[in-house]
Amino acid sequence: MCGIFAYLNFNISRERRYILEVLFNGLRRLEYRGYDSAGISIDSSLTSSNAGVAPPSLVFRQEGNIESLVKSVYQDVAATDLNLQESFLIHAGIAHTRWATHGEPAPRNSHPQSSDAGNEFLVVHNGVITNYEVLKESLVRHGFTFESDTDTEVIPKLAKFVFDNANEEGVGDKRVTFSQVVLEVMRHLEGAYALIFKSRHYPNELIACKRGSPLLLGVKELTEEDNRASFNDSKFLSSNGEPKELFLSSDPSALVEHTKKVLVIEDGEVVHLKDGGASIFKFDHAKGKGGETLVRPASVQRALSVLEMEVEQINKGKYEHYMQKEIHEQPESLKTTMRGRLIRGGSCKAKSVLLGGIKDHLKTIRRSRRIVFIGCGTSYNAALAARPILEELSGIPVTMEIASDLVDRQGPIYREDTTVFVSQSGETADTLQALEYALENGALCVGITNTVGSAIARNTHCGVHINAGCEIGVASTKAYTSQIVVMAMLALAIGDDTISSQARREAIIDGLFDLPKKVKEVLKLDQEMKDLAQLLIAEQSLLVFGRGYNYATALEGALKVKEVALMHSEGILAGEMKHGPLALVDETLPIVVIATRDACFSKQQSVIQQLHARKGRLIVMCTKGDAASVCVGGSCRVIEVPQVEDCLQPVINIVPLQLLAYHLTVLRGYNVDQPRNLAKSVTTQ
Ligand code: UD2
Ligand code: GLU
Ligand code: MG
Repeated sequence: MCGIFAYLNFNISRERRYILEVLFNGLRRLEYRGYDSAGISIDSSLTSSNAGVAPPSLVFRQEGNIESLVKSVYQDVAATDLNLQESFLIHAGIAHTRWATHGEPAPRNSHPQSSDAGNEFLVVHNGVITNYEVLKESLVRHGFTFESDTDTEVIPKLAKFVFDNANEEGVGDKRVTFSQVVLEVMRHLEGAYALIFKSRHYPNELIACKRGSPLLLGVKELTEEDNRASFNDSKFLSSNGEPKELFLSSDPSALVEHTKKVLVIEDGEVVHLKDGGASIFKFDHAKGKGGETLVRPASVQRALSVLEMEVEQINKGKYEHYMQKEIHEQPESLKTTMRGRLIRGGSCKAKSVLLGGIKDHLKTIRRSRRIVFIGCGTSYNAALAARPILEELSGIPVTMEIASDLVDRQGPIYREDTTVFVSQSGETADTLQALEYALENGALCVGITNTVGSAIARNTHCGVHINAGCEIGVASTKAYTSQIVVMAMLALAIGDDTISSQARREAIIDGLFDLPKKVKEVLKLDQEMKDLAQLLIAEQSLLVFGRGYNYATALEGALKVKEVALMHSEGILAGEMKHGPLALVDETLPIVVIATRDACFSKQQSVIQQLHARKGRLIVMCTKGDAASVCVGGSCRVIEVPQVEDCLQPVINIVPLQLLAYHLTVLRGYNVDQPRNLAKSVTTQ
């Protein structure tokens, strides 16, 4: 997900303009992670403070990129006569760039999210709070009102609730500390998050904590002597009164320009920045449970490490490239895609799927005369992979359209049609144009996209977000598999009223539950695919034959090889082999044949035989244990993959081909994440 950043200057005078610029620059460094809106919070004028109470924090939020936030902040500053020269000896500012998961990109949904009109508690958040609905319900019962559609808003409100309660009860004779409040809030949160809290009640303090999403602390000492001290010295974290600057960031790229001394915050740690020092507490779920009073946390000792790795390297974790990281992330991204959408059923309830975005439109979809899938490139291939199961479970004819071709032909689209627009970014220009055309023709328009608030999400009548997380590599990998899974779920939802296919649907749902585990298993082929790439490194061309559910796999595998490894590659419908492509076969051209177990298996066996008879250089992808029955005379190379429910097999089968394309690219010395001539989201025609 996207970026959070904070800047705290201690015992060093900084003007408001300087503080703003540090925050903006932090956001600019994080912007490449994908954004749709941004926001910051700084302190208002010291002079406006009443005795003993800190002045309210200022919050600026804007939709769009960082520059639109910057512009609007300076406009507001000018309009309110906020003094940019005002100096702060100590000040804590926070900032956020958002990749929306809950609620469209809009100023009210941007972060910081706030506890109340007086901004008593402010929070920036990366990730998703999965239990926000129940938290929201109970906060509403306690009189809180909500302004945003985000999952995040429950966090500052919960902090205020905890704070108010603790003060009413009076925790001993001492005031509750900021870290106590946050530890209590954390106890209620489920999901993944990195958070930074800022509060009027704790001026010039910040709290950072995380579970799942990354977060780092950077420390910059401003005295010579301290800078020479050993980096491992934990005294960097102590409050010694020396001037320093503290930074928090979800990503090291925003820290390196300031300091190389960082602390990688671990899951469950709460970092309290106060008086120029950082105390670290460990969140313990068991503690405080059921108890009335708040836990008094014990601090832990942690030393700083030096940021020596290249920034990009750290973002990619243990991976060399984003494409590689995203391929290996698929067990996780698929889980997120399915989270909350599969219903396990029980003794009297059937297994089913729940797609909140289309449930109110299912009746209309079931009544439509035709379903038309519309997309480009990988998204088109994903729709093609889902087409057979959609036809089977819905009984409605499903046709495929490449977006630009539909527009070129002005092909017939009717009021009785359901058109489904598939796009990772939700901004693909060709697909958008086709959407406009379908809207004009009165069809029901359904979107399948990874990007909340994108043009496709906004302009379709309904749809499903694939929730695969931000994809950075230009070659789509995890979005492809998540798209297939969403469209399989769409087929299940549409077919949900048919008794005769219930057993089939339940088998598919079981298969979906099992899928992340199977993807993990197929990822173990990594080394084998690297070895295969080594063999193919100097080839001119690679053919990929598939049929049935895996015709799409052939197209998508070939597309990956083409777009990143810059090698000619073609996906071919195996049924068409005799009608032309067979002429290409000789002992030099490598050919991948997908022959996993499904209704087309025996046909693929005969394809293999015919290719073998022409001395084709075969690489056969088959179900585990089938090597002997697919590989005639043991003369071909075999890729054995785990078996899943037939209609989900494309999700498994594409993985070795993604790995092959990746390794081929690296071995051939090309740029993996930014292939020649291509852009991540094609927003021009
Ligand atoms: C929504 C929330 C999700 C969670 C869940 C709880 C959002 C974005 N999603 O997920 O975070 O709270 O409810 O039940 O807040 N849509 C389009 N076109 C598209 C894609 C989506 O119109 O291309 C619409 C869709 O019809 C729905 C909304 O956007 O009204 C959200 O879609 P979703 O798939 O995120 O919905 P859901 O229920 O899975
Ligand atoms: N779930 C939060 C939201 O949609 C945070 C998203 C992010 O990580 O940027 O507002
Ligand atoms: Mg919409």
